Formats: sequence, structure tokens, C-alpha cells
Amino acid sequence: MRTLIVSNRLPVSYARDGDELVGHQSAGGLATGLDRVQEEAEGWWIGWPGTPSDTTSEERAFVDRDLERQRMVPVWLTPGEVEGYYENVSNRVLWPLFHYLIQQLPLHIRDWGTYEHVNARFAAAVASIYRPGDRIWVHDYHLFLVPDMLRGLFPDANIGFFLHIPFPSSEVFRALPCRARLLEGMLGADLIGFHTAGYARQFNSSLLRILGLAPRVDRVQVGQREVRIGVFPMGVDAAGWAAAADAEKVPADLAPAERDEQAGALLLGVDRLDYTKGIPRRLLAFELLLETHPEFQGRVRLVQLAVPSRTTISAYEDFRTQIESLASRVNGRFGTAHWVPVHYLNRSLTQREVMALYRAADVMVVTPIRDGMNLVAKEFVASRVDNDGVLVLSEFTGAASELAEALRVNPFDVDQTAEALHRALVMSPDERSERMRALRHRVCSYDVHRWARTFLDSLERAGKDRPSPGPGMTPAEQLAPVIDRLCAAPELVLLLDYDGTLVGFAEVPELAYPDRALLELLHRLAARPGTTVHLVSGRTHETLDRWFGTLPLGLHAEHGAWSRPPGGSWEAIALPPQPWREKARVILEDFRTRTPGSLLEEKSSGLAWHYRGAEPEFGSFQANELRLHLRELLSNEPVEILPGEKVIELRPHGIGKGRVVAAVLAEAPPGAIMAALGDDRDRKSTRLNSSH
Ligand code: ADQ
Repeated sequence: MRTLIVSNRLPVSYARDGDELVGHQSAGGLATGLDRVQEEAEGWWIGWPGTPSDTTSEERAFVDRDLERQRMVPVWLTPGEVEGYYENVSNRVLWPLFHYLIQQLPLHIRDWGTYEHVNARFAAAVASIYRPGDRIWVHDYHLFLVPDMLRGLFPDANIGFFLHIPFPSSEVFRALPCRARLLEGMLGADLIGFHTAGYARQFNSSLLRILGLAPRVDRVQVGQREVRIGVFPMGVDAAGWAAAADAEKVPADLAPAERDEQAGALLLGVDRLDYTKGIPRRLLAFELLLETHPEFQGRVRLVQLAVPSRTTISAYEDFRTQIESLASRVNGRFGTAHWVPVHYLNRSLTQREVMALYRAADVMVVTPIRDGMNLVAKEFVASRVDNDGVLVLSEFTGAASELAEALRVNPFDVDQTAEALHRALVMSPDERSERMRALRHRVCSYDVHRWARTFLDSLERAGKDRPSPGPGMTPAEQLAPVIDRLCAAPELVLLLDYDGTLVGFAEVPELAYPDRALLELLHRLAARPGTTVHLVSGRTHETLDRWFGTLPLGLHAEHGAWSRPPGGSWEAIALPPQPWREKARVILEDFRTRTPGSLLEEKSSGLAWHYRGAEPEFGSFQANELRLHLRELLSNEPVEILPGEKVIELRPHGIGKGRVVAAVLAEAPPGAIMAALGDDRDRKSTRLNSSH
């Protein structure tokens, strides 16, 4: 099976060397994680080649050929597309917002059209090489819309999506003007992956709040499709880092970082120069360490590497200036003729050089204010084949949910971070090595190859489980032969839903009463030879009895909590206790008073909040809010929260229309044909909207 990997950038980049364009393999991260996938699964990689802006058409032709040889498909972007899709939407809007930096958003968010257009170009590039049976793996926030676009082109394709950055709280996410479209874009996939369970939870609450979809922990029903939601913490190429670490020494050109007793302990920071990485507060914490523990003055230094990143964006330029001035301040304040406290390097180093620093560091300081995972922390651990070194790790990284033996800090708390640096510096060798062994165990066993394999295995399963279109809603043209079969059946059992099926919806439930024509129709149906008719409804048994009590029908009220066989008398099933009822009623009552036009219905088998009479948009908004509340409040209670047509019902576990189906079926004469007709479905049991 071929795997098509789709990401913003291809894992190669081209730079001019004299008159020639020369391609370089990117190292680290995704490139290392997926190179095996691309090799083993005869994969193809689709992405932007990131060539210099003055690339000529001859050079492009060369790059096209060079890439094809490596099974890569370039998506060439125009300067306008780079600006709109990459710089404006991806880097100026999505990146800060997903990292909770909502105040960084431009006043007027624009260029969605370009973002959408470029996403369509990526989808078209995939389509140009797609063959049935291929699986497609789309990466990251640049390409949110691609899964849905591909689903439109290839309804049966096996499509996965992985988000490398955090998924923020729905309170923050809903600030995006295109929030619904982004969620719908992702939902084109069969499997959506996140680094942590926290991000998956936040995604789920956005689905509910914004699209009104109700995920069940790791899956969500989208029309006829089920989309899986999974947690796949990304790792690093641990064996590769460890093997290199065995051989390396700190290169001589990094003299200040060289490990020697006189220079004292080495604290290390390695980051892309990005405002999410927490470098300014890290410098403040270091300054505070020198202030509060003066015994370390002259005996410790911080080497901070910051690879230039997104240099065309002014927020990054300002940020660089801020870091430089903080570093100078610390050096000016504490430095001596023999000792420089902060060594700040604003350039990219080779992987070999970075690794050598990891090996030399006494304390690795990873303190982002928000980070999807943070691979630097894991690379550091993988490099420490000597089982030494301390990791100070921000609790706002995805890695913190895995690396329990690191010293966890809240990077916003500069005092606490300074104390953690001190604790790391004075930690006993035994404790250091004990912690590092445990960290290494985790990082080496959940490496990047395992991450890719696990994701792709789950993707394959999600694809296999995809239901065939099945007996869902019956299209009108298919109905005629079904009706013929029902008419010809010697014994026919009909299960009829009431609201939305036999009558339309009314503003107030009491107004949706059966008219004379309907009562006559039911009477005639029930009188038909060999025919038994059952009404199955969520209404109370008092209501059904008032309306249909005199007809020879089977009646089932409150979703089967009460039943009356044709001509018999009402009986309630033994209802399970409802310990949740009181606290749920308080919430529903609160929503009733806050949502004009809505009402609360009390039934013996549960509660229902109806909002058909509310202003439509406000009603739907409140309904989503209510579901969020109830899900939190009742997560461990034996109750189901069921959204219906302008109603949210709370029903004890074990009650449902499916139960009625089973009971009626048991009583039906042998050879009978049963038909269930309705406008909704009962999740736990048999569908009521199809004919059998
Ligand atoms: P990034 O934000 O780029 O990735 P990270 O995971 O830390 O962050 O990866 C950075 C990579 O760049 C590492 O491989 C590191 O070695 C390298 N690097 C950093 N500084 C360097 C320097 N000065 N010189 C050379 N190389 C340097 C995004 C998300 C992360 C998520 C990854 C993977 O923001 O949260 O962990 O994707 O999903």
C-alpha cells in the first residue's frame, strides 16, 4: 500500500550554490520520522519545495525532475500565495491563536480565500498521483481544509490528519472567523491525531460548541461517516541521536560552551526563535538565579541557541530585539572580564553541533509558554547515553504529559523557574541519573518510528471500519419496492415514531397533537389483516394514552420506559435510580430561564429541555453550551445526553427505543416482517429510520 504524505514543506530545501540550485535533505522532526514510511511503503511526499524567490523556469524544471526521482511532488506557490496562505493566515493568525496568543492577531483577519485556494492546490497535487488503495496522511495547520477537499474527490480514500501544534480551548478557537470551515476541513479525514489527550478533548469541545456534533471520546459521527480521534505523542529518532552522541565531542568552534571545570555548569536552551518558546522569561529566571544564589556567579553560564525563523514577520523581529537586550542586560549586570553569563547564538547549527551541546549540558532548559510537543526536550534525553543531565521542562509543552521525571515548571512563574534551575544545579548525581534513566526509557521506546507506525496502523483500521453506505435513510426511489414487499407480507409489524414522522414539529409539544385524519389512518392500519401497529415515542404515557388510548395500537412512551400492548394496560419497566436528576434539573432550569421560549419537560424516565420556541440561533448556541455543561457535570453518571430535534434529553442508561424493538420482535408471529419508520436514530440500538 502506498502512503502519500502531505505537508506544507517538502523534506528537502534548495539553496543557491554559485550558479546552481542545490537540494539539501532536512534533518529532524517529520523528515526523519517519515523517511522510513516513504521508503518502506513506496511513499510519495507532496509539498512546497521552498526554493529561492528568484528561481528561474529552467531551475524549476530541474527541481521537478530532481524531486520526482525522490518520489516527491512539488506544489509551486506564487509570491502572492506565499504571502496570503503562509505568512498571513498560517503564521500570523493560526500559529499565534493555536498557541493562545490571541492579542497577536491582526485587527482585520484576511486572506482566507488564498488559504482555501492553496489548500485546494495541495489537494489537486495529491489527486494527480492518487490511486485507489493509497492512504493519505495530511500534516498540520497549514492544510486544515485538505482532508475535506480530498474526501470530496475520493469518497472512499483512507485519509489521516495530524496536528503538530496544540489544539486550543474552544473559548480561544471560536475567535477565528473561519472556525466552522476549519473543523469541517479536518473532519474529511478518517482519523485525526493530536500529541496529547488534552488537545483531543479541546477539539471535541469545539466540535460540540461550533458544529453541534457530539463526539464520544475517540470518535464522532459525521453524516454517514465515523471519524476517529486519536492521541499519538510524537517522538524523535532516539537510536539515531544516541548513536551519534556516542561519537561526538563539542566542536572546537563553540569554545564558550566547551565543557571544562573552570567555565562551570552549562545551562542550555535550543529553540527556533519564536515567541512561543519562552526565551525572555527564561533569561529573567537565569538572571534571578544569579541574583538569589550569588554563589553561582562565575560558576554557571547559559548557552542559548535560537535559529532564525519567519524573519519577514515583524512580531519576530521585535521579539529578537527583546531577547538580545535581555541577554545584554544580564551580561552587563553580572559578567566579568573572565566570565560571560549568557552566550546567545542567533543562527542555525548543524545537527552534529546541536547534539554535541546536548551532550555537554548539565541542565537543559525547555520553557516554552506553549508548545505542541517540543522535540528538543526529547532529543536532549535521547543524546544522554551517559544517563546524566537534568531536564527542566515547561508544563505547557505536550512533552510534559509524557516526561514525568523532568523538573516541571510553570514558565510564567519566573521565581519558580529560577528555583528549578537552582534545584537542577545542586541535584545529586544519583538523582540525576535515576531521573535520566526513566526519561530515556520513555523517549527510546516511544520514538518517532513507532509514532508513525502507530498512526498509520490506526488509520488503516479506521478506513476498514468505515461503514458501507448501508441501509441509512431510504431514498424515495428505493421506497416503492419496499412498500410492495410490506403490502405482500402475510404478517406485518409496524413500529412508528411519532414527532417528526406522523406529525410535524410544533412550537410547543402539546400543539403537535394528532388530527382526525391521522387517527383514522392509524385505525385503518391497525384493522388491516395480519398487521400490528406500535407507536414508539419519547412522549409521556399520559399524553399517548390521552391521544391514542382508544385505538388498538401498541403504545410505547418515554422511549420504552412505559409500554401498553394493543388492547392491554400500561406497565412501566423498573427504572434504574437517577442520582443525577437533581443536579441536572438545576442546570436545565437555569437554561430554561436564560433562554426565552424554551421549556423543561419532566418525565419519569428523565428530563428534556425543548428549545423549538427559542430564537433559532440563540437556541442552538445555548443547546451546545448546555451539552458541554452536562457532559462535564454528568461524565461519571449512568445517564445519556441525547440531542434531538430542538431538544436535549437526559435518559438513564438502558432505556431506549431499541429495547422496544427487541420486545416487540419477541412477540411477533414467525415469519413476520417488521418495519420501523422514523426521523431519528437511537444510537445505542437499532435504527428506526429504515425499513427491513
Ligand atoms: P517546532 O516548533 O519547530 O515544531 P520542536 O519540536 O522543538 O519545535 O522542533 C525543533 C527542531 O529544530 C528540533 O529538531 C531541533 O533540534 C531543531 N533546532 C532547534 N534549534 C536549533 C538550532 N539552533 N540549530 C539547529 N537546529 C535547531 C512543531 C511544534 C512542536 C512539535 C513539532 C513536531 O511547534 O511543538 O514538537 O512541530 O510535531
